[in-house]
Amino acid sequence: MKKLQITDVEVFLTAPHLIDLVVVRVKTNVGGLYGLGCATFTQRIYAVKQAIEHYLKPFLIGKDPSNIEDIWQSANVSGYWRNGPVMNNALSGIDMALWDIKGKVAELPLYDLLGGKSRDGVALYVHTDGATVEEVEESVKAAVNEGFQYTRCQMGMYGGAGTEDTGLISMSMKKAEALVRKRSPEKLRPGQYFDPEAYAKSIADLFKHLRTAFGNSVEFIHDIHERIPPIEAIRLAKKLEPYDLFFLEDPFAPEHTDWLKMLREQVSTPIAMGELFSHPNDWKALIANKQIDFIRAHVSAIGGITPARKLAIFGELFGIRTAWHGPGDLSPIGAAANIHLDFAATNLGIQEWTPMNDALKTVFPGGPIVQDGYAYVSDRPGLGIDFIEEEAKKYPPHGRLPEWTLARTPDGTAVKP
Ligand code: GCO
Ligand code: MG
Repeated sequence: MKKLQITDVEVFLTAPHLIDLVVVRVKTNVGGLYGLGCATFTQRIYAVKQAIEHYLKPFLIGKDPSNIEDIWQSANVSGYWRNGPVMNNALSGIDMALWDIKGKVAELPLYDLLGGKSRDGVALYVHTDGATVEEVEESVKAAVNEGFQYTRCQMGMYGGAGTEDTGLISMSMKKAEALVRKRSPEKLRPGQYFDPEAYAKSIADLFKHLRTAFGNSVEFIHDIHERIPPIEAIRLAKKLEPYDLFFLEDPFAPEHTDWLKMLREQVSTPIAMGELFSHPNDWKALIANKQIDFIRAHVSAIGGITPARKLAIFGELFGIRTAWHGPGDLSPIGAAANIHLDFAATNLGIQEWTPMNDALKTVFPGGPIVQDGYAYVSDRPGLGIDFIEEEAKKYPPHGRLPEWTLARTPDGTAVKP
């Protein structure tokens, strides 16, 4: 094969399921040989697109796509300042595409380039939710009926619903009007309102109900989502101990991980953090000090497959497992990268999964297959997934911020979402 060169880098913004996605296609001087990557930072899609087109594309044209590590390291410091979510997502789009190209050249699926399969299938967890414990129970039943054995259980997403006497579920301001008892008389500030106290008081009852309903037949996950003060998260984690959660996620904001020491001294429930991590210093000490049990990184937010596989190996040394972020604001290309990483890693914990609608499957054919609560990837080379540009154009991005990112407490204070 002639010496490979990168000849073009294209960025596509598309929203087949109403969530803005960022897709990167790296083209080479060999006809038909290109790679695909996910650079989805859904709240900053235009910044990521500009970062790629104005900075990474000129940096890459003419380079040999085979030299993934050299490109990652040199691109990562090409702006001197580094490790932010915008440039990490931009770099991830390139990085995943280069691994995709390498697989196509080697005629091997990505998991084979990473050491082969460590398991037959990748176990998944899905989101379940409801405004009352009964609704959440029904939501879990539906997931179990589809074959899932692990479920994330929320009650009103990240704001408690609980019983009537604890008040509200997190919802847009207009709906919350009818439910929020503690809203200030001045109702001036738009946002998604929730009541931290009502939420914290409602969750132990939720898992008492769920454990009674399902016994140990289902593994439960809960995501505090950094929504309550650190000491309240410790209090809630202690209340949840009897219900044997598979893991409790984001008890603290990344700015408050110094509270993990106190939490670990009082609670043995496995802790998961990482979707908001973008800097290696976010996770190095947490793993070295064994303060978390599952690494929840959003692979594109840390820079792609190259850093993710290193992070997985680093976690393995300390008995810590992976649980890559897999929400709706991730493209099927990113979901495919997750599953390839999951197949190869010895220390896979669990994989978060968000079901895909038909539009996503049309725009991104060849993505992971889900069967009976497990995910599988094809043996097609590279990531094994494709991107149909003409189909993507049918779903232009909307560029709006997700409503939940403007979270407010009843007095109108804007808080970490
Ligand atoms: C999760 C995440 C999501 C986030 C969203 C962030 O655990 O999947 O917390 O629910 O809210 O994906 O972009
Ligand atoms: Mg989360």
